[in-house]
Amino acid sequence: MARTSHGDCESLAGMTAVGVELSNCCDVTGNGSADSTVERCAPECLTRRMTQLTESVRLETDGDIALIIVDNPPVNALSWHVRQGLLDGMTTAVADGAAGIVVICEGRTFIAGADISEFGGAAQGPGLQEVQDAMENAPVPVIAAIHGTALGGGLEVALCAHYRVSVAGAKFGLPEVNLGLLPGAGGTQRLPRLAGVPKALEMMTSGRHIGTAEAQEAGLVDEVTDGDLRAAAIAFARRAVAENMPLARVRDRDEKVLEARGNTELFAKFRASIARKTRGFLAPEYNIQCIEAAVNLPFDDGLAVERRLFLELMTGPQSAAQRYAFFAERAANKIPDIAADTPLVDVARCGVLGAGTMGGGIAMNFANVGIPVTIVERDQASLDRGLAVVRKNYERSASNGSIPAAAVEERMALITGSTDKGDFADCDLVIEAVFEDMELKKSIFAELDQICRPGAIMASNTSALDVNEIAAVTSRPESVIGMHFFSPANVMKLLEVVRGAKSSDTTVASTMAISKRINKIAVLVGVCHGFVGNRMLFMRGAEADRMILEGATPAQVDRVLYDFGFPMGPFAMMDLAGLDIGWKEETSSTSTVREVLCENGRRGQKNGRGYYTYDPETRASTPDPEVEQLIKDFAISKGVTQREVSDQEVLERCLYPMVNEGAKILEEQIAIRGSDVDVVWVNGYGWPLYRGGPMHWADSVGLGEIVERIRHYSDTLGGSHWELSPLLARLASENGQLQRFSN
Ligand code: 3H9
Repeated sequence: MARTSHGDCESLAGMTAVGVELSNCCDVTGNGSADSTVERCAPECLTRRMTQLTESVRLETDGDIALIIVDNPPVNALSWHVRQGLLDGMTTAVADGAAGIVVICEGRTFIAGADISEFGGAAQGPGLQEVQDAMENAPVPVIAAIHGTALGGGLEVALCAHYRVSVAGAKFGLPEVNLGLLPGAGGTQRLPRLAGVPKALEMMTSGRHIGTAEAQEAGLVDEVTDGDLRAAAIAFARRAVAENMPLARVRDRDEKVLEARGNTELFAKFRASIARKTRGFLAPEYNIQCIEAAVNLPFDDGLAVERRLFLELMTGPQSAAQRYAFFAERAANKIPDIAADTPLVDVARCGVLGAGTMGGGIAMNFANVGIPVTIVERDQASLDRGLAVVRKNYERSASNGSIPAAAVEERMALITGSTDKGDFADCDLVIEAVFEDMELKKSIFAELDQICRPGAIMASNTSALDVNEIAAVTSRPESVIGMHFFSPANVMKLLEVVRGAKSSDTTVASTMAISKRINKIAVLVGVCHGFVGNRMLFMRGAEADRMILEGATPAQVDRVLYDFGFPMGPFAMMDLAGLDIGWKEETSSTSTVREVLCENGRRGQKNGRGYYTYDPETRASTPDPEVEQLIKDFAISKGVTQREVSDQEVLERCLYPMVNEGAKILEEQIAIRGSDVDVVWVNGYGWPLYRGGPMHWADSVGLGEIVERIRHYSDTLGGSHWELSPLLARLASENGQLQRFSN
């Protein structure tokens, strides 16, 4: 516990801490319990008194202002001892006669929300509402002093202060929806009262964090300071006392919710506007229902609706999956066998080889965070085309408001085009983004080996090829690694970082670090064909192809997966990508349905005809009887008898081979943890977040059930992808879980 620092005394009349007797000692005493860890001060030194209330909250005084200080790293989450400390702090400060109270945090942020790791465990300490009641009903002004992020329960606490002061760079949000939840501590009732219904709808269903200017405009913040937050909050509290400012309770403000009463169209329109994006998720709709309650019911009745819906979400499978995904994403960044103090390559300039869709998108990631990029193409025309696409992307972002207009030129200025690979000489990281052709990649890496400075990282954006084989052509395989970006590379969050057999710790750690810096969710994977994501996708694709021969239609397979929560099924996806990728008319041998379609002039969305037929104007897809006939004829030619395939069979045969392959990937140590596999699928392949990922989902179905069905399909259908993973069999027999498996 820290010692008191005694400032100039300005005695605070009547202030004694609960359970504390002040003595003439200026030393620290206490046995560690909440009530007795007490700083004993000389009575003449009451000005800067400090009382440690719980392990994470202390009370200080500055003259007649009490400061309740939360210090619960890393993000000051509302763990039970924080709630206890806040409550004790309020009680003590009021009992001691403080004229005003400031709630402030140490460390990098204001309270960032409830402690998610406590969810589902036994309740401990006071509830948040008790804390909030103590703040809102305090007889003296309570000021929340905000820096960093005031999120979720953190913002809900701040909304129970009478006033809010923040630093200029603070962020505010109710991101519970991203955890499959709604704000469960009055936020659904208070935010619309303060910020208005449209703003609350948007913030709560998107989970978006807003900056100070927007927060101030929305009425969330009363004062913004560029100076010292603590001093500003104390000054505000003193002013509130001196000017007898009202003890403003957000719950009492009805004008903004009354404005929306009876406006059913507002809600109907809003629901329609987010329908596509939130399909399958429960939480956005429940958030909206709470705001409707805020509009139509008295505050306490609205709170009761909030409580009921919060509990329903909290105990349901969607929130469990989304909370799991939150921690899985953070775990993926931890590499157990690499020391935290591993020296890192400082990436001050990045090189990208190839200005196609992929290369351009990759370059944008770096320019977006202020890192200069050298982008090299083989000829000026291709380079100009690539750079024009990058510029167009930025202009589109500026025109829809997602980046400031000035950012277009700023970011373009960071991108230097060249047709000379020699310009990579001053780059700290060079990413190759050319065609998936091993010989081409090998020749490029041999060349890069001659150009790149010693210690520079040389990365391949291959989506499936052997990184070791690529590394072997260089004199420094320790500097070679895979960085598998997903298309569009400037949008998709996932990055598979592929560790070669010889990639050094520095190369791996630096690549993970730079991935985070460019705002990607990186997952470290090992070398195998297709790594984690594509390898599992191949299994799903193989079985989907097989089922359409047996009698399922492409539309049925796609619908089953769409209903499961994927944005689209495998056949719609192939149409989108183009059926003729890698297909050549002269070598086509009518050996797959895909080849048959290409041979019949069906190239996918690009020519309006693929597995589906596409409306030239709306691009809407319709199943095509011609395709079904082509498939039937092909099945006959292969001796396959068609039959009716049930939706359940489609689902099992698409997803169980993926689960099986995921287990094999873990067995072979291609992925570090089961949860890493889930991070890949949720962030790179559209696996519905509310189902956690294939490993989490398999655990929820039951590994025993899945093993039994895999054995069944292995017996009836055969095929190497139905060979049961020994790890899966073992976990099923031991009641284990794939999502918790770790190498
Ligand atoms: C809620 O509030 C419900 C209420 O409405 C109702 C109550 C009744 N709890 O992300 P980072 C950990 S729901 C526990 O890498 P950054 C995280 O796991 C909550 N732990 O840092 C990681 O641990 P580790 C609503 C948490 O700087 C470490 O902190 N709030 C929590 O990139 C660093 O995290 C939210 O949803 C938590 N709430 O980003 C906010 N938050 O180092 C969730 C973080 O062991 N949090 N941790 O891996 C965030 O969005 C980001 O963490 C934040 C910092 C922006 C705060």
